[in-house]
Amino acid sequence: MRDQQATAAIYPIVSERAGADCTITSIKTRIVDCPTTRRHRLSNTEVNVQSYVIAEAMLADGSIGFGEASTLGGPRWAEESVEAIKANIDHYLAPAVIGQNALAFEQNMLRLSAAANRNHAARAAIESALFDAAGHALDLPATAFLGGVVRDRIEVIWALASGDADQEIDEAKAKLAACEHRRFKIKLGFHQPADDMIRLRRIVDALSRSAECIVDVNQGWSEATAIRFFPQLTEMGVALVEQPLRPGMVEATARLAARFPLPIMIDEAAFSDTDIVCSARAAAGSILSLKLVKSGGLLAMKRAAAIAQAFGLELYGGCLLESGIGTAAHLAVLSSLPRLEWGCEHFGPKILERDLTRGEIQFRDFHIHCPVGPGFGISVDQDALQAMTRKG
Ligand code: MUC
Ligand code: MG
Repeated sequence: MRDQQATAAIYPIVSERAGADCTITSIKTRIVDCPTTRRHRLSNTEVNVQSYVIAEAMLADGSIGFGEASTLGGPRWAEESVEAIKANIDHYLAPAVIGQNALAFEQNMLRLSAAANRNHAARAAIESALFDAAGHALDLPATAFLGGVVRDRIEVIWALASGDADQEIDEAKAKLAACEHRRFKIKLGFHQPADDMIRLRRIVDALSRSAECIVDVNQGWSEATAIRFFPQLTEMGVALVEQPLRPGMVEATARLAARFPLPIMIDEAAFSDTDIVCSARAAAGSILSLKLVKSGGLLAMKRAAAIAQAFGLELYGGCLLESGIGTAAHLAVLSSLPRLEWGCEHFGPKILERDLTRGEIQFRDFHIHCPVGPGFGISVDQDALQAMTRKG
């Protein structure tokens, strides 16, 4: 208890010196439904609208910060739905940190962990809002709380996921011509594997060698199917295959990793630190996709990266089609990682018909450019936020 009292005493001093009272006075939430520019298919779901919970934290000095919990197809990619996220933040998670100092990041996360088990997307949304608000209060970038930046831009992948090869080829060529993307992630698993191979080969041939392609099966294959089709992926020059099997199939995934030269990226199979250790020790993949929805917070995502690297895994900045708000939170962490071998896929702001931020996140020279400024360096488009807030 003495430690906590001592710890708690630090923050008001810091705040006073900075002239900013960082006491958390409120956390408001809203559900937002953002139409996408086209259908986006995965093996287990399909979206034409992206739904988020936007958390807005206010501190005693009036500073405001925003965080985002993203979902994909409701409680389909992960177990949290926006309806559940909003309810759990409003009734359990926000009350656990109201009145605390926003700068006590680790202590606040302990309070959130005590208030609710897992609920990673919800907790990450709250912690993101507190990082953003504290940054505004102290006139610091959120990366200052994460060790500072190592990179100001990250090579960014675009996902081809309409399932229509003609449309996907046109889309990819437009991204290449605009110098926005030259690496593409092709979603597999919603067609029969043999049909997926025909579609993939058309895309790869059309892009010739001007682009690098990876594939994401989203758990859609069995080990036997993977054994049958991995050689074709390799022959087509696919650079990696993401989550080919279901999360529990660690041994089967390890057998594939040992049998084929094609690198396997771990996504849905690794949410917790223990999951990362389990997959890494089984050699069930050599790359980890990092996401706030899996780690449950910005500091937790940095820890996940360190654990993965301790086992020799390479790192990739994954997404859940976040708006600019959630993208900026991810970029704060990704820009601070010592290594990020595979870049990222934070294309979310560009697949929405209307983003929730005012364009500070730039896409050019095949990179996403990290926003600069206090907090996450973005400003929320209040008109867009209001227009797409779910009523009732
Ligand atoms: C996933 O499984 O990677 C990220 C990009 C995309 O198209 O789907 C998401 C989730
Ligand atoms: Mg994935």
